[in-house]
Amino acid sequence: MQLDTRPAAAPTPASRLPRGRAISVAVVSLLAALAAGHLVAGFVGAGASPFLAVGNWVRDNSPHAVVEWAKATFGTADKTVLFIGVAVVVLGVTAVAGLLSRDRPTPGLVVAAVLGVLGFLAVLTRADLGQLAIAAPAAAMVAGLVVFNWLHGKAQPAEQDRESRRSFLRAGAGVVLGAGVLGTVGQLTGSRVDVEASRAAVGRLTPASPAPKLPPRADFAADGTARFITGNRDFYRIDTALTLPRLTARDWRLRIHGLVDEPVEFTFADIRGRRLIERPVTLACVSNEVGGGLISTANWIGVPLRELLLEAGVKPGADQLFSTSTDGFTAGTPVDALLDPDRGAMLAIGMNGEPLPQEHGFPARMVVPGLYGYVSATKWVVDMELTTFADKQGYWIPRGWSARGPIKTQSRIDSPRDGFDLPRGANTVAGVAWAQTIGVRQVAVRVDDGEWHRAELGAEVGLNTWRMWRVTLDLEPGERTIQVRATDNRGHTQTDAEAPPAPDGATGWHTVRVAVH
Ligand SMILES: Nc1nc2c(c(=O)[nH]1)N[C@H]1C(S)=C(S)[C@@H](COP(=O)(O)O)O[C@H]1N2
Ligand SMILES: [Mo]
Repeated sequence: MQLDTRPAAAPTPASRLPRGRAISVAVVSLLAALAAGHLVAGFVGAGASPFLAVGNWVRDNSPHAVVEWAKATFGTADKTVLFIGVAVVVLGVTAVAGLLSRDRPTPGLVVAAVLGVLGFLAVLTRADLGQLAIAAPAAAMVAGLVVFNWLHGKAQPAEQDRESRRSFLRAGAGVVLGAGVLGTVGQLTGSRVDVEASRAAVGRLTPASPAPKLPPRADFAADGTARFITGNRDFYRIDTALTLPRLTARDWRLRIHGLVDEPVEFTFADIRGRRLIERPVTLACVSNEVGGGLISTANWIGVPLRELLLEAGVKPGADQLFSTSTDGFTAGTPVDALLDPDRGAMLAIGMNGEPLPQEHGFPARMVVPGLYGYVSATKWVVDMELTTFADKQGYWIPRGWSARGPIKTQSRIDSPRDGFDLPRGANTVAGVAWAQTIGVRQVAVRVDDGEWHRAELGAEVGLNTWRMWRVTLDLEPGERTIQVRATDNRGHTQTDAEAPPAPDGATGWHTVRVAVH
């Protein structure tokens, strides 16, 4: 028997979409879908915007190795790279969907539906979005399917090809324009929460108990060290936020609950109305490499967290304070550290005299001396649950970082920089050392494995801040290696064993190589 291998209704070549047109149909439909989703997200929560939601999902669910590789390779530009990566993949899938749909729209509709479902999942799996939020991916999916189907019809090459071409171009341009308008409206609606106006309304914060005045010689900036107090603009920034959370002081609430006698809730006015203290604290990121810049110092203004916790009444057995940011980031902090009156853990609302900048957690964040930020420094904090380490894990713990994160005693050479040329003879080497809550006792510097020279220490401002140091060394011509190590007040000297940041902070001696002429 002869089989007729031709498809029953073989499309005539004339009804087949040219490649470029097929891809345009798909890409324009994608734009329409994203814009519709963005518009609705403007009303139901900015994080529900499909592209952002998918970006967030990729960030939270990427394998540990990929996340660490991205951080190491792109540093704080990792978010931009993530966005570009997601965009390239989505565009690629869309183009392929277009090419598969040259004969009929069905394959493209299937791909659009699958992308839509991904949008749903990305939104549904976010703890920080309400149920209404699924309206955003729903709108995106409907817009994508409808526009694709419609444009696909318009794209059919008819007898009068010029006519059809013009009508298709008009339709496509109309959709692109409409998408632009919808997207812009969504953007404006989503950003109607005016954070800067709220910060301005809060105004200057004047603590009842101000920070100590900086003593002379707190830093050796003239010798090249960092300034003792880091300006708000220069303060290092680390967080998972792809877009900054927008909270106003008026809308903000902090709930403390879980293993407590009585759950409590605070407004910004409640916190501001309490006796405010101001304390210098050096924050450090666990991801900081030896010699790195992810460490800064500010005068933080706020209230002791201990007071708030005592008001709620911490039940015995609660060993972890599980804090949650408005964007879903979480951190687990040992309750001991927070209840210790000497530690000075704060709920901070101010930074160097101003309300917290938006990127540093406005309206309120945690600051806990002596613990790396990932286990203690929750920005945009809205919820604190008293629980146990056995019961819950903060954001970074299942991603390969240690549940406990005490800051390791460390030191850094700020001047000279690696690779510098220096004149022979006397040269001042200067930098910082830190051992938060313990204090720095001694810093020593050596050249080429020679003897250790004790450095002059800057004035001690407090145990919770870094301490500057400097030493003048006689350098002989040639390639020289300069190393530093600190000893803290417990007598612990930094180990020279090099360890990477994961899982609980880098170790090793900061080393710079210079050429002496
Ligand atoms: N909401 C939120 N808070 C967060 C983070 C985050 O990703 N989201 N990152 C933490 C980490 S890892 C660090 S090191 C500090 C950094 O605080 P900074 O950006 O103000 O310097 O914030 C902590 N608080
Ligand atoms: Mo961090």
